[in-house]
Amino acid sequence: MKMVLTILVAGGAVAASLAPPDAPLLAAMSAGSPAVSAAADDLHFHIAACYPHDPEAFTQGLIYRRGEFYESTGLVGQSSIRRVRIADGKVMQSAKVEPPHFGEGMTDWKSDVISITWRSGTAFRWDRKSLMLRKVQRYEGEGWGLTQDGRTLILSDGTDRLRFIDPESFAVLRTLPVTVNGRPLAALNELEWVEGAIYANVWQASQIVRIDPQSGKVTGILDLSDLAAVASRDNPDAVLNGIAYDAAGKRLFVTGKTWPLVFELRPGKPSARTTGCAQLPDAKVVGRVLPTAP
Ligand SMILES: [Ca+2]
Repeated sequence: MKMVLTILVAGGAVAASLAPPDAPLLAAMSAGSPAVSAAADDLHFHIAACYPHDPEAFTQGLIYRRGEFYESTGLVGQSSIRRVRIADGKVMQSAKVEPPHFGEGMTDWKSDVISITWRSGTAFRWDRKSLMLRKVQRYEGEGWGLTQDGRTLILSDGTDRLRFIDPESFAVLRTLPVTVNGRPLAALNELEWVEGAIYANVWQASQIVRIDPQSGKVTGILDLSDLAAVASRDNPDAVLNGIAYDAAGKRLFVTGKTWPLVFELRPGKPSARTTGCAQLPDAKVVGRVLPTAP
């Protein structure tokens, strides 16, 4: 399947076929690709705004709560949990995740923020208001991404399997294999629960996949190659990673590791001026969600 991104420039539409930059996802998609049908293309986003993002933040987890971001960062010695003002990216409050831990994804649960670690099997529960550490919990294997669906935590570990976890006991309630066009899709990373679906970053891919939480099938692929090309600045580690959703405002926020920007995406085609996006002069970018095989 060819990835297609529609770029609207000064009112005119230009469809551009992109060279495949992302081995894991595109390899998984290479067989059995259906024809792309405009009618089946059920989701569009456009860039509504860009906001500054700490270019030192090795983003591993991002959520939106009550007008602010909570973000987790990685790397041993640089891992943190932080509360971030959206407008200017200012870190309002932070807590260190001490070595030897390598911070990974995070989400909130009731009055807590829960963060996970890459290889130490350790989850930290922080009080959301004070960011004081409340509790340490254990889980098996690696931790990459974390979100919650209102009932359970959902954890990725770099494989094609998502684990649904009891938020209190951390017991694994079920495991969901994720497939795209019938093939396992590994390297699932940062997660976000969006309108009844799981959105996932795929490590080293510039596309976000939308996963059916019951079947595990990828039901759409949001191609953000254009944003990644602007924001990664030729740094191979600066991959798209970080999805937050404002359910009330229907705003999707995306960023990446050490990206200088957070992008606010809204559904539909652009209608108003994009603000704060000097790096994308005169361009409004629409990521198309491409349909996959049923
Ligand atoms: Ca998230």
